[in-house]
Amino acid sequence: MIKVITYGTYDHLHQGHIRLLERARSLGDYLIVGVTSDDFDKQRGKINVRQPLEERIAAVRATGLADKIIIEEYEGQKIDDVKRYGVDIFTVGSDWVGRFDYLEEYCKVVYLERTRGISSTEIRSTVKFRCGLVGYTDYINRVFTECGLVDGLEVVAICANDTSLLEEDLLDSLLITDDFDEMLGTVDVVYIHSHPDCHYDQVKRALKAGKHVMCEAPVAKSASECDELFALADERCLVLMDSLRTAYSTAFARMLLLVAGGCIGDVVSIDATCTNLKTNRPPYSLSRETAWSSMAAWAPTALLPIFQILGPKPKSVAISSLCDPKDDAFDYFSRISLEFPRAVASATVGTGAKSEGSLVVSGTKGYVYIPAPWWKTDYFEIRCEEPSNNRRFFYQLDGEGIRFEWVAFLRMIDSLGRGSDGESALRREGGIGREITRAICEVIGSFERGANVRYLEA
Ligand code: C2G
Repeated sequence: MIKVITYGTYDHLHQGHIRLLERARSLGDYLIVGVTSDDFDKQRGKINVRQPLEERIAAVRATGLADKIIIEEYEGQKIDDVKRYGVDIFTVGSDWVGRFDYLEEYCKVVYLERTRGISSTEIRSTVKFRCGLVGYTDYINRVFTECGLVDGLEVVAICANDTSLLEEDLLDSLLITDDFDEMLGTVDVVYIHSHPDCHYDQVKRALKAGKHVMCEAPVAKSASECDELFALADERCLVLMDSLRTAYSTAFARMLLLVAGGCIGDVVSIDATCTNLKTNRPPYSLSRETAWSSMAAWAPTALLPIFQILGPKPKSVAISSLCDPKDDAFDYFSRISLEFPRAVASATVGTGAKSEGSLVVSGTKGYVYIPAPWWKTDYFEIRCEEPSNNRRFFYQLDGEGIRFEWVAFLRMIDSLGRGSDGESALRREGGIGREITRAICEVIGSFERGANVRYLEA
């Protein structure tokens, strides 16, 4: 029996894939098909895969061409598989010619002519969402670059009151306007990274205009406003996604799973610190009006792991703030202390002071340590009493996670289009749960209302 093996992502399985599988099968008597895992595709730079692994496997199985289906999960696995399954022939499309010659040491290598005129990328790009970016900071430049890597997305407009921080190539190629409604009229989806004071109103207007929205946290300034916006999104079958790129870092997501699985025992304390002096000064902010206070700029990020690990319902929240004497809603350094039934937590945030931006999750068997800047990490450690038991984890993170949150956003829109509801689309894409978004809005709102806030003498 001649065993043949081939591999692929098979996103939106099409005629090119099927022809490849048919010819692969005709090379022998038994065909093994390796389907790439979501993680492995991310690692090898295929960030735009829309279908989850189980759907892609089902599509390959439905062709009836594979005698066995395996999952390709790591670099180098092909050698393991060829040896493990006693494969006689490895084959793949001619777009890979030469790339797998090293396998000739283990089996015959055959490159089959790739079918012209069809690809998953083209299929993904048939639906192009026109996107409007709302914001004035240099972060918008990074978002624009990342959007360019995402299939099915085209940035067509920027809405900003001041464009002096935006790069030339944006200004030359897009509609630039300070009229939010004019921008809405030209797009299908909106990304809001304006001053947090504007988020609630802009999200509401965008949803009422029938646009899917991704908004930088905090989405709103109270739990009730947050509920209202999610209800509006559900009513109109639109996605409203809380945008904190940290949630789309694989390292961060895996850390949460390990903690939830008890790797450090019961969590007794979480300490998250986020500071960044530039947030408060040019080029990030142009004036007091455009500067983001510490709570607005960093509290959502610092609170994310706390609420995701300890739950969104703290028993108490107390905020100590060093504020600008002229404006007590503008804190330049704050500490949020939270108590939960069996744990404490602190979120230390500052746009007017600098500290070590680490995250420490303390448990009864050990602790998690993520070094600065933990909020865009590709690395974390689990540290134990016995150092020889320490473990280190690395997961590549390209583009700080921004491109992955956009892919998740488009996948959520796909899910809604296929009849899913907003909440389950969010859960499936590993997005930030609505109850977490709500809890973050409540803390920010209570700060701005002066509830549970102690203003230290500046
Ligand atoms: N293919 C083809 N014609 C097309 C598109 C794809 O023959 N129009 C072939 C590819 O050459 C590949 C297989 O179909 O052999 C699966 O293609 P993809 O799903 O794009 O996967 P790819 O990233 O090419 O996977 O390690 C090898 C890679 O995993 C191959």
